[in-house]
Amino acid sequence: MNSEFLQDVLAGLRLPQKELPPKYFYDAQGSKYFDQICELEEYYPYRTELRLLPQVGKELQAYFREKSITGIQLVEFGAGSLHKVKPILQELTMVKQFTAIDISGEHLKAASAELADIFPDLPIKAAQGDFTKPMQLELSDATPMGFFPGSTIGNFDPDDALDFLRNARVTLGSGSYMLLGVDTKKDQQMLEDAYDDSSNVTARFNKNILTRINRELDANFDPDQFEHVAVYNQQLGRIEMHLRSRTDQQVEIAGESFQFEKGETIHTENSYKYHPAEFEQLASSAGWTRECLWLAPDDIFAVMLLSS
Ligand code: AVJ
Repeated sequence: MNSEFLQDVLAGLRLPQKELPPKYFYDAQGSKYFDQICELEEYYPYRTELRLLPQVGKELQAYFREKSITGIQLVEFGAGSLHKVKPILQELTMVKQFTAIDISGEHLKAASAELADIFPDLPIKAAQGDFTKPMQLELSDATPMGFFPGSTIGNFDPDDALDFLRNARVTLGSGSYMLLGVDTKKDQQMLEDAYDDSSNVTARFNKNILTRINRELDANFDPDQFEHVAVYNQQLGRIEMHLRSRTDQQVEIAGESFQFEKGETIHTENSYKYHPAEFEQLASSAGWTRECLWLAPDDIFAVMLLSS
């Protein structure tokens, strides 16, 4: 049995406000649901960022040429399906090497193989590890540029986002760059619709974590007895996802009992939203300077280039 998963689940559910870490959404089924989320009309972040990236790649090529930089070593943090790096590699032809860092090895291997078919001359490395910590990478003499798309940084509390940005600076070294996708603060309805879609795909994604706990940790959740909730917390600038108990109930996990009152929730995810200036402030506290900013129409998504 996966004991780190078990310990995280037990610790989270013993808290007065029960919670589960969002990284456990992504088993095989959860990853499929996430791909479906990315196809939803309501879920604007995925396609909005993807549409920005060809222009970002073009302008990066000009930007680095201007700085007499001739080679880039691209390092993607938490690389999943590697869809986002393709438009960058297409345009930023000075990339000499691509390294993808991810915890789960298997998915990454398949994705790297697919990327190798499209870019046969590009050396591709898959590094397995926890990208939230400083890491030892094999750095070449090309200029390192980190890549963290999708507003995945929004899953971190601001303190953890700061740590991540500091650690990434250590991992990439001095003279490095970082290209980040950040979802912006916007109309509350648009935000909530993106996380509570009319086809209930996000609801299935959220409840799947209970199914996974049942299967992997010997538990007896009835996912139908929980309701998907997504609300924008204006005060904290974040979308919160919860699973709300429909009744008073008790659940057994690896021999331990957990009580749920009707209406009580398990907090499963935060997705922080930043005004571009707010994010620049955070990045600068971590030692990064904002060099470029690309905004999608109506400022609904931002891509930023930082330098260390
Ligand atoms: C993968 C963390 C960027 O926060 O928008 C999508 C995850 N959760 N719908 C996000 C997610 C519900 C997504 N990130």
